[in-house]
Amino acid sequence: MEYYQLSKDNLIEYLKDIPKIHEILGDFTDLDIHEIGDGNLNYVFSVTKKDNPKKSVIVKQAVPFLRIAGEDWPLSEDRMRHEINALKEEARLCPKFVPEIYFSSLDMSVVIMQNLSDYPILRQQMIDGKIFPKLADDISTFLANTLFYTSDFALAADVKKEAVSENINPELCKITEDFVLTNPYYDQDETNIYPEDLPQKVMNIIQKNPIVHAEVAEMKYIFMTQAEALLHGDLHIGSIMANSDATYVIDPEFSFYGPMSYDIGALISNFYLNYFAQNYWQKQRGDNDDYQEWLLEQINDIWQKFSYKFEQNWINEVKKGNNEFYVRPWNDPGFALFRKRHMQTILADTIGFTSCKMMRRIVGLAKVKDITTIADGKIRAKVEERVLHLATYMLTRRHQFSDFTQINAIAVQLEHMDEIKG
Ligand code: SR1
Ligand code: MG
Repeated sequence: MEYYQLSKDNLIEYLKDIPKIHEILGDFTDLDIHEIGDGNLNYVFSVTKKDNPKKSVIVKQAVPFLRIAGEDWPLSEDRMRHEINALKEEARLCPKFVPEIYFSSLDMSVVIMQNLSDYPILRQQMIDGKIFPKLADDISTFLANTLFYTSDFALAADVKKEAVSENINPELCKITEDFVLTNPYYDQDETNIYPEDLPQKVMNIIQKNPIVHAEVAEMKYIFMTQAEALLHGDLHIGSIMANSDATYVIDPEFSFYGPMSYDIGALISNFYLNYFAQNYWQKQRGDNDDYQEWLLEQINDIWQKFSYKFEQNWINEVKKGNNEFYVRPWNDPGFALFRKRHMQTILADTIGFTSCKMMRRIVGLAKVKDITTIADGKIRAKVEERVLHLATYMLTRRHQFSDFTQINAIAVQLEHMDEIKG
């Protein structure tokens, strides 16, 4: 079938030819169709039977341009191939955490999947101050399993190399290389969008600071060269759907073989961004709750739980005795030492990527609504300034920490400072 762009008007005609969708929706009468995607790249529709909300599917299509930048910015639909591959691989490694795929088509760059309408996108729920008791446990399992079992520590060397080559995703990697790891730190870049009330002297802490530039260059080099594991590639809180019972991870179109720390950092950065915006949202709600404390606890928990589960996976794999990467016994002291060193490197790089993902959301093209929907420009600018200070603090010391406790303490200090000295 030749590619064409789906819309509310032609969607039913397209779905009618797919037997699996017949099974789920029954006949094609009395359907509610909504365009629900507020993403930066694609179009997403929900199709639901009016008299039975359980009969429902999500249709996602990649279009041949970068939606946030407009139709003049070409981007091939090949990203859908990566999304489908990654969803399948994630479903193999942790089926509890990914939507079921009903149908996919590379010709049309379409995936049709389970409608997770009982599990709203995390971002708005976190802006609203909702607590998720299972989130840290679920997401750390997702990270520990997807990152460990696609790495050289679990796969035979030839299988791993084959997997790297099948998952080369240059176009979407280039988006990250540019929009996360280059443009925000360069004051002449035309894609940057500068917050109106944020003074230039504050932007200078990331745009005129050679130490920051050197550290960001180091993170960019790690991103471009370390083909460690199959990443989700864009694990922010708009890529997670959850309620208090369960957690799902969606949208892995940026997936490729890259540094494990990039996924963990992407996630943690969103907790700090929400943390600094939360004071405003708490006042809007008239709450005086402990949500900010909960956010910082989650950061520590995600890291601790991830590193524990990752190491357990590793020990179990070596215990099986057929591990190609580590051939000595699992209780060999060299193994413990190597693990310790390796986890320390993942932590330092996670902190580096957490920082870059915070800075890009302030100065770069794609922002987060936790901050952009703060109606008072002066309050928003204060939040943005705090984000940039914490980000540069952690980036420039990223090898010095043994967990996130000290960084969290600095976040609390910044939050309680009226005037921040540069
Ligand atoms: C600049 S393209 C917009 C951003 O949207 C995606 O979610 C990625 O984070 C990408 O960088
Ligand atoms: Mg996305």
